[in-house]
Amino acid sequence: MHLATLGWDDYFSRQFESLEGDGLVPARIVEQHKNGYITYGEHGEWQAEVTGRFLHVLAGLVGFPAVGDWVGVRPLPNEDRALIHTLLHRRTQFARKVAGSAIEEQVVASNVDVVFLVTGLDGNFSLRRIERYLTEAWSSGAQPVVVLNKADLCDDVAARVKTVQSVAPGAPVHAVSAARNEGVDVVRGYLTPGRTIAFLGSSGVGKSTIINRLLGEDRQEVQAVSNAVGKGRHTTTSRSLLLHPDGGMIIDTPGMRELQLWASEDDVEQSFTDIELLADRCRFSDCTHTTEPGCAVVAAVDNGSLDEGRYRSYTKLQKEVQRLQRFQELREHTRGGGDLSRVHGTRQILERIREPTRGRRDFGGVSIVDRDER
Ligand SMILES: Nc1nc2c(ncn2[C@@H]2O[C@H](COP(=O)(O)OP(=O)(O)OP(=O)(O)O)[C@@H](O)[C@H]2O)c(=O)[nH]1
Ligand SMILES: [Mg+2]
Ligand SMILES: [Zn+2]
Repeated sequence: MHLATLGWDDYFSRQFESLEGDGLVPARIVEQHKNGYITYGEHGEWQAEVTGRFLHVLAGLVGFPAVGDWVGVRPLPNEDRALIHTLLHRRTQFARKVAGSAIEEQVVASNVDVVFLVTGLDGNFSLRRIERYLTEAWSSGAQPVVVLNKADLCDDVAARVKTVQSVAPGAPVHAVSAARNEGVDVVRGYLTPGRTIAFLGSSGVGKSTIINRLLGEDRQEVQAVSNAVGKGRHTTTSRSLLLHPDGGMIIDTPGMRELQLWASEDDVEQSFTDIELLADRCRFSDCTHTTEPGCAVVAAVDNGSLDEGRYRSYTKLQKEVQRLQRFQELREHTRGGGDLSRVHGTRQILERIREPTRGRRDFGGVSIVDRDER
């Protein structure tokens, strides 16, 4: 298999130049399990795991290879196994804060070119969730595309598309029905040789069904949404990267129960450019758009030109990323041996900050395989 088929290009080969001398070969992570990985390389498939040394120098969960990553491996002689020695810099990474209260970044999929945020046009539909996913997607560096699946269950698809477009500046919005195989060609249009697309969204929205349509075969298991889904059953249980026979790669992921942001204020701004545009007209340049006089954002909510739900969503996501940023700054501060006793309001925060544990596969209860995937 040609590496280019797997998405290998100058960005990665430049990083690899210094590693070739060590007898390492490049491979791409196509599956991640509790105890290891499956990788593809020029010479085929390997079961792979990270070396003890890799674990030792690891700085946090984010440093673990994720599906989509390029790694340097050393194949074991006469076996279909290999050891992962190094992780190449990611071009893009879709991350989130791990579920629960720990402050750790977890990579869901990496080196993705286009990230499809899938929502069902049924009871699952939520504009607020779409805004949240879009913020994380802008943070990833990949191009976000919103997919409204199950169009067959919706009476006014055009109206829904229009509403979603109003909360998704910069991201194309497509309505499809994977069940009826309608609209899927538009999604297929994004899949070109060497490119990687990924599907993200809650459980049961039809990610795997769409992927099966793209592949033209029932590769991924699909299951009716049942009441059990709410209790944590997921049909797709691990992330995997699939090669399309005509070129291009597709990453399927298990539905996410919660997407806690790992993003910055800039990412929220990119996802709310309409509000940022209004904010240019606020009286104060550091306006928080809450209680200040002369706030153009609040004025727009009052006169009905800005939807209040969207405004609330904006302030909520801003607060979330600001808190995250504060956590990160405090962690840096403690690393530097700084005294935190005088920093206001740090007690509870400190209890939740954990130095990423080195040399361990679990990070104080946070496993490299997240809850959704067990
Ligand atoms: N009515 C309708 N049902 C669909 C459509 N696409 C998928 N479904 C159904 O939705 C259910 C869930 O589909 P999956 O593809 O398993 O959903 P998923 O997003 O992969 O779910 P997880 O793997 O749990 O994250 C299945 O019963 C599908 O048949 C659609 O376009 N219309
Ligand atoms: Mg699935
Ligand atoms: Zn303002």
